[in-house]
Amino acid sequence: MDSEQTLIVIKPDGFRRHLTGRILARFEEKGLQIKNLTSFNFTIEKAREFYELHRDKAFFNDLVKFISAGQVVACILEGANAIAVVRLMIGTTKSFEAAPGTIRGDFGLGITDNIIHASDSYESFIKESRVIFDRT
Ligand code: 3AN
Repeated sequence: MDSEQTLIVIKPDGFRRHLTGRILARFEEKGLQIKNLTSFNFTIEKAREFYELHRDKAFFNDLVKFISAGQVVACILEGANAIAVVRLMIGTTKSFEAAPGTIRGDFGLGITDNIIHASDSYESFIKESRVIFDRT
């Protein structure tokens, strides 16, 4: 499998709890390369764009409010099968159900506040990277 890229965002809860270093270390230890590391605050507008796929969901407004309520850290991770590998490493959406050994499984209990986002497909990676890095 050729090298692939994916995007992660450490959400405001992960950032506020000083988990950034530990989370990034896991990806480095796994053999993934960190690229385009950045830290910023989502505007409401950017957050709506980022989560556009969920705009019809009942939790959309809460999600937008949550992700834009504080500083985040985002980066691209590169390596073999990066998209699937990183999804495995973050664990399932509901942190209280996420397996021990995963980031959500080890560090939290929340659903909206589930510490980290990772692209779930190549298409999502392209779209989300455009929003975050203002790529056109
Ligand atoms: P994941 O982040 O595991 O890919 P998605 O893409 O289904 O999950 O959902 C995007 C984000 O929306 C999640 N990270 C979580 O913060 C939030 N979310 C998903 N499902 C719910 C829900 N039932 N209630 C509240 N927030 C949710």
